[in-house]
Amino acid sequence: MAAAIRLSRWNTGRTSTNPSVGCLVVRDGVIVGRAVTAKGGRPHAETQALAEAGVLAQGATAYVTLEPCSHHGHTPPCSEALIAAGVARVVVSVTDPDSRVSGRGLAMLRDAGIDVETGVLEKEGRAALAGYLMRQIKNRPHVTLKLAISADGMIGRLGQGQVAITGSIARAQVHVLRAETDAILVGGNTARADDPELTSRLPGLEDRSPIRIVLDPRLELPLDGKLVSSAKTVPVLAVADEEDLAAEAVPGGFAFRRSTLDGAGVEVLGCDPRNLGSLLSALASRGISTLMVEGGAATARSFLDAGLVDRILLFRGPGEIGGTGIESPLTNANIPAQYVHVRTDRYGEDICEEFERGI
Ligand code: AOF
Ligand code: ZN
Repeated sequence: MAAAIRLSRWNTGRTSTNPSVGCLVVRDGVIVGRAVTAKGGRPHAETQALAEAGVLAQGATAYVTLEPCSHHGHTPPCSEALIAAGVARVVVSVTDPDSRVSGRGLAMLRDAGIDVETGVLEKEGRAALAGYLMRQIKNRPHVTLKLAISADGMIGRLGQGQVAITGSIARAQVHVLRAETDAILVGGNTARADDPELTSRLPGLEDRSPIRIVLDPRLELPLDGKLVSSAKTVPVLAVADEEDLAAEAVPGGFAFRRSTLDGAGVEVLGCDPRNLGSLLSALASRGISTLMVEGGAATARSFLDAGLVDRILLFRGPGEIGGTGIESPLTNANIPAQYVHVRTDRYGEDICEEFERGI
């Protein structure tokens, strides 16, 4: 199951709104079929792994990270395919909360005389499926707050755009995180001060950039900035105040800025940027299952205050910023009690501490 979960991560961020599921078909201790949900969400993992196994699937064990589906959706049910292939045993990590499945897949397999075990490595399985589960159960994306802080607890320097806090290895890891997430969000101040691009730029991961979202109540995103300039290649969503959006067209005013941004390929979403709960459900309706919040301080604080952060990644660099620094809303010392420390990773001189709370 651990191998199936690792395999499932291959397409994390590429299968929305479907989860990225891993499946291994094992016969006499040998893996005879392996697959992950295809890019775009279909075909599902099981049918591909069974196709690879062919006749060797007879009497084999299938390890699947999510309960095999039981519904006729875009594809026929995977449970039927497992039964038809003559699999003897199915081992599942997480049951599927999708109301079309939720236990029916397991029941179909058991009714056909297949030995079924569930809940195997469930904690790890749920972590790999966190975005899918959150969207299904709470109708919002799973939210990761990522902050890079200096040794003296600062996230940047006032009036100075981007400041290097972590080194190149940690920054490469951030690009991996971006590739895995459906969307990335920053506040309007950060978009203006830092002029970030927010894409995934590691070799081999360039086609896996997330949708970029900016909280931009007054539509003040600079037209010559990196976000707007690249909006026709990687989508940008500007979240503007709904009331202002409805206001009448004034030359040079809000409606004008909206149409200029439209022309540059930036989509404007009318939604109160201060009501983060309603914003997140709007994003979930668009199929966004995972969201990474990359700052700045005020945006991070508002997500924390609204109780909308599921996972915290605190990258810490060795240098100090000093008196002109912008204080981080979070340091190791004030992580709220509901988050548990799950791991520490080292990236060169930098450290990343991960904290999470249960779904
Ligand atoms: C599986 N194996 O690899 C995945 C599953 O729209 P459809 O027909 O593709 O169905 C989407 C649902 O299928 C999704 O909500 C979830 O319940 C399940 N995803 N199931 O057996 C897979 N990706
Ligand atoms: Zn399926």
